[in-house]
Amino acid sequence: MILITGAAGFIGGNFVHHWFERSEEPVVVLDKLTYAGNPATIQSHLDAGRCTLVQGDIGDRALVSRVLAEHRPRAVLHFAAESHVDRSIHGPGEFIQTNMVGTFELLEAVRAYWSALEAEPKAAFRFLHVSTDEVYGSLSETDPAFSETTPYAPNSPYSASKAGSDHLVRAYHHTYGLPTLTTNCSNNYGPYHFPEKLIPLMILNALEGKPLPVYGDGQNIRDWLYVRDHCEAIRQVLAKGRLGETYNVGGKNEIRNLDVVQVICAKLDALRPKADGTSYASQITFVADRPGHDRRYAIDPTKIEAEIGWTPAESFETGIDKTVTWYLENTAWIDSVRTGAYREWVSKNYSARD
Ligand code: NAD
Ligand code: TDX
Repeated sequence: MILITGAAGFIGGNFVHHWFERSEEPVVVLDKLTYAGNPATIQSHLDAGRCTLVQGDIGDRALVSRVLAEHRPRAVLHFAAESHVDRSIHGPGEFIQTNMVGTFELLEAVRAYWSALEAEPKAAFRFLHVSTDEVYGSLSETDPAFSETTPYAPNSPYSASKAGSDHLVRAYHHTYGLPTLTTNCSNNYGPYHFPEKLIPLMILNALEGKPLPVYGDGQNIRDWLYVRDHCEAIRQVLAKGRLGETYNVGGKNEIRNLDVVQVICAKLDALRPKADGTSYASQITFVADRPGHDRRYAIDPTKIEAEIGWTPAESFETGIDKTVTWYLENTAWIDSVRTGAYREWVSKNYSARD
């Protein structure tokens, strides 16, 4: 049994699919089901009975302790977070609460559970913390990519809150010996991505004839990682990672935002041509920049490649093809996220305290 926090969200949900394609080991999901959490993402596994969903807050130590005591996991994979940089700018409070205080409460519950385990399960136990390259701050175009020894320099309330959580995880290993692993990855993309983030927002706005809002000059660079490649990295770090270590995970796909949007428009032009014959690129609209907008992120994945033997399988070309196709074919999921109908479904099917 493994416990996964935040697996009704984008990466955690993909991880559950990835896991059950490779393992029969059951999963318990702890997720608050915020606006970003959608049980439909993992519904097939809930229906099959190999995955259990507990709706609750990682910051509720008593609840986390009960879930641990009941399900007795051999590992905790911690994905749950407030994850959207723009939202953190408008309202940082939730980010501090979930990403820092929530991670602290989760760590305290896990530490008590782990401390009381018998010798063998105690030695085998792992706490894997999923974090971001944004903790390292912003690169110029000529700086070397982020490595695990790059000093932390978070610039947004989101990245500062993730940096705080990384430091707590580090301290729990150093001080208490909790067997932790941390991964810091670059921008993910792929199926089940909530349409507030760049790639799904652009696909859906394009199809609806809406403006495609590019922040600033559109020259900011992100290092795109196909979500299933990230899931495989996490699976391998869980199995092979050295305790207390951090591993950077990147796709070696540095691309300017404007180029990302143009690639999406070209794919849609080919797959779903507009009736009037114009390109979706005509909907691109430059808008005011994000305050404190980091210019460039790039990951040096040498350590995970050398130590763990992981490399990404997808290029941006193949990954974006899969992603655009998925959004064209999965309108029911998109509607469920956008209309809020899944919220009603949630209140009918899950009680707040299981
Ligand atoms: P997401 O926003 O899609 O999903 C987050 C999930 O966490 C949701 O299901 C939500 O309901 C749940 N959640 C939020 N607050 C909670 C709380 N207090 N208690 C329990 N559950 C809660 O996020 P994502 O994109 O899947 O990101 C997952 C993790 O990966 C995060 O820790 C994020 O910082 C990290 N990360 C994401 C990216 C990316 O590109 N998406 C890149 C690097 C790192
Ligand atoms: O409408 C938009 N227009 C635009 O130009 C949006 C939503 C974004 N952008 C830009 C801002 C960024 O430079 O696109 C880039 C990507 O933006 P997001 O999708 O919001 O991602 P980012 O801010 O880079 O953060 C993401 O990657 C790191 C995740 O949301 C984080 O959770 C993760 O840690």
